[in-house]
Amino acid sequence: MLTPAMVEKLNEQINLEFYSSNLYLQMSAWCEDKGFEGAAEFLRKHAIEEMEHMNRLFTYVSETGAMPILGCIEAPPHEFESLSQIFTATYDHECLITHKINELTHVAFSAHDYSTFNFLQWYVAEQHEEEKLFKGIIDKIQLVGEDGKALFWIDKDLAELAKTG
Ligand code: OFO
Repeated sequence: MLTPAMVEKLNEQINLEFYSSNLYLQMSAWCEDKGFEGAAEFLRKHAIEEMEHMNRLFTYVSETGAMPILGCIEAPPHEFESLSQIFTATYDHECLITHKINELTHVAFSAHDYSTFNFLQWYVAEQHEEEKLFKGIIDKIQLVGEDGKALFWIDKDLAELAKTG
C-alpha cells in the first residue's frame, strides 16, 4: 500500500513521462520538416519508449491499489534552431528526469517503502542509459561539425540508431 505522498510523486512522474514523449514527438516533427529523416525516426521511436516508461509507472500505481491520475500536460516547444540545439535539449531534459527519479527514489527510501524503491531501480538504470545515449549523439555532432555534409551523415547515423537502439 502506497502513502498518499508517494502516490502524488508517482503521478507527477507519470505526467512527466507523458511530457517527455510529447517533447520528443514534437521534435521529430521539426526534424521531419527540415529533412532530417533519420533524426525524426529516432525521436519518434524514443517518444514511444517514453510512453512505455509512463505505462510502467501507471501499472505499478494501479497494482498497488492506488489511482494513477493524469493531469494537464504542458505543451512542448515546437520551434528549434538546429539539430544540435534539439539534441542538447534532449540531453538536458534527460538530466532533469534523472534528477526527478533520484528524488522519487529518495522519498521511497526515506519512507521505508522498499517495494517502490525496488520498482524505481529500473528507472535509475534506464536513466544512466538515456543520458549516455543522448550525450553520445551530442559528442558526435560536436566531432563532425554542423555543415550540411556533416549533418547528412549524422542523420544517417541516427536512422541506424533508430533501427538498432
Ligand atoms: Fe527518457 O526517460 Fe523517461 O522520461
